Amino acid sequence: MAKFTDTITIKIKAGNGGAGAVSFRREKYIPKGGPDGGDGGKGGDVIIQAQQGYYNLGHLFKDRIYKAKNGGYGMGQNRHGKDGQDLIIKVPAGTEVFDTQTGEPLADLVNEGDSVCVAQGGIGGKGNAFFKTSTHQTPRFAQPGMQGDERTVTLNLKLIADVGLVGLPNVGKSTLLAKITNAQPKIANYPFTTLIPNLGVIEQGEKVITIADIPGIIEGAHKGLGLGLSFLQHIERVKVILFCVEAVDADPLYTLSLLKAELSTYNDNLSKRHSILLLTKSDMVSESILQTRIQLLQKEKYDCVPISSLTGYNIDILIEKLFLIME
Ligand SMILES: Nc1nc2c(ncn2[C@@H]2O[C@H](COP(=O)(O)OP(=O)(O)OP(=O)(O)O)[C@@H](O)[C@H]2O)c(=O)[nH]1
Ligand SMILES: [Mg+2]
Repeated sequence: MAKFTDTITIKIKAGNGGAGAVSFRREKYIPKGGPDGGDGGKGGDVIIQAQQGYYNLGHLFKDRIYKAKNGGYGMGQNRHGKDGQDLIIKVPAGTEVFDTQTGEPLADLVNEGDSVCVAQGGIGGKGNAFFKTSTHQTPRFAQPGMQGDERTVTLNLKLIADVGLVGLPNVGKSTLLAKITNAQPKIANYPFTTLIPNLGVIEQGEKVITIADIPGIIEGAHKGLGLGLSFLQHIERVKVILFCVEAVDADPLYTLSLLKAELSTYNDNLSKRHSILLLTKSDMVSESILQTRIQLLQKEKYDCVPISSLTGYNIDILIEKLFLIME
């Protein structure tokens, strides 16, 4: 499995400006031509940009210095040095950028195409032609280029999804994702099958809904039990949480309170987010048990939908509901 990285600190260095040139015109029959040293080129900037086709930060290297190109030297005959090429560091949409030293947020690249210049290239030095004045006809000096910015930045990915699946391990979250989206997550009958978030999309004509499936949560996850809670950052931006509780669960209210308590220790807003309660694997209980559970949950004002990814029961209804909420 490809490495999944959602936070990384990297060093960056913009290009230095090229030095200006010291040069004098040399033409036939003109023994002493004037100064014609051109300016140096600008150093390249370092830009971080959200681009399609990137799903996490695993392609970046922690200890590498990401450098843009230096500007070229100025040349004789008033030729300007070449500007150094910018370096574009590509990241997935949803990447936040921080200055590592100050902690200052520099950008939140929410949409593909969003970008931020995190280090400016140095400007090129002026060539000696620039310094010619009426009193100083033959300047024999030029400016060096300016140094490019250097800094350390921390990138933190918060996946962009409309809907997040939250539940205990092994309750059928990934199976549901596989059923309703294009994603092909690993599914197995044991807890903690999902170790990293999976993203899937449902398309209906022009409309698209993105769903994030995250690892299962257990009681005490906020203390690091199970896989902990750090991956909750990937559902921080969702509009709707689908709480998944197995229909065979004899105490769904307790399970829900446990899940919500864990969510609120991470971020109080998450436990208040619009939510739908899915009674998963409802093919595994009798109709009468299912009805008892639904009544209990509806009494507590839960928007409750019994589903089965195995038989397809209520899957269309769930999808319709999601598109309605997203409108
Ligand atoms: N009978 C039945 N079994 C299901 C249904 N949905 C999922 N399962 C089974 O339940 C088991 C767990 O499914 P997963 O989708 O891996 O569960 P998960 O919630 O993603 O689990 P973690 O990734 O460990 O948190 C698998 O053996 C699935 O085949 C269902 O609707 N009915
Ligand atoms: Mg899973």
